[in-house]
Amino acid sequence: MSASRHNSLEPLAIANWRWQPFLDHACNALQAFALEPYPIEDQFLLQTSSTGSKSKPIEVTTATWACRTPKLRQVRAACVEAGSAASVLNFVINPSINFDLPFFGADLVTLPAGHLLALDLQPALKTDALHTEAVWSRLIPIFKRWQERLPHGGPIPEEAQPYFSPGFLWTRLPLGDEGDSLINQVVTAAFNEYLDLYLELVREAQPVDQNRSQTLLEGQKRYTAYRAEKDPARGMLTRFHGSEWTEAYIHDVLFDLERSSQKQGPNSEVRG
Ligand code: DBV
Repeated sequence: MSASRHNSLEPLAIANWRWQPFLDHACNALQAFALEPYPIEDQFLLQTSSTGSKSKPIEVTTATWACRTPKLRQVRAACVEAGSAASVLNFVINPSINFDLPFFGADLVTLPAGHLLALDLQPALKTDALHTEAVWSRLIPIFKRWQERLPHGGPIPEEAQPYFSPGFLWTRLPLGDEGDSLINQVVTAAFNEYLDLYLELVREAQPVDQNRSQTLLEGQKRYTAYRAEKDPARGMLTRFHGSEWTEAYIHDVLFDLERSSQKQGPNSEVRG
């Protein structure tokens, strides 16, 4: 990878990074849309450091690929490569509030203890039938087909329930051949199908009225605030890059809805 990145749309390639094919697939699938760069400071586009012991340091790379389109407020991939310590692709699509769309969320995490894999089209308004039914009826058949081939990942906190759909695919896999083959044969296909469905929903989406946009904004803010507050990567990122960098990355880049709507002023989110 080049020593620096100055534009969120520059192709991102990290040597020996397990999740590279997933990011490549997503970037390719998005090329069908009119992509614009998403403004992100250089220090978050690419950051390096080292972890591990003094005698056995491990190089860490954290990089961000991002874009936006008229229908998608922010598409961003947080990519972490730290050799045997961690390998992560956290990929979230934040739709514009002018369209009744869920979030796309993928958390593909490899740690020394194993892989932890999450995929979902997450609702901004979980109890609103208009927001969920048309999505869930198409998502659930895909979910069932792949989840039955994977062990369930175990309980998730009660307080997280409002943010997941019934199509939440969630598994923990062992490192080694068994995990690798399930990733290749099942997780890859599931990721591609979740993303294909999401992009189809985006293509079909029609603008909503201002009242609806405000309701969607409130739901999106609840979701984003929850994700920022509970980010499971906070500990790892803080170890790698320090607390100041990590808090700014979480609030100004990864889950930036609150701060981006403050910056743009009170009415900007509801523009067409
Ligand atoms: N998770 C993020 C971001 C990450 C990231 C931005 C930049 O939201 C990585 C990186 N997730 C990450 C790491 C861990 C998890 C765990 C490093 C392991 C933490 C650890 O064990 O130390 C899904 N991710 C998890 C867990 C869940 C999710 C349920 C387990 C939490 C726990 O054990 O405490 N993240 C969660 C989720 C989505 C998501 C449902 C959306 C699909 O992105």
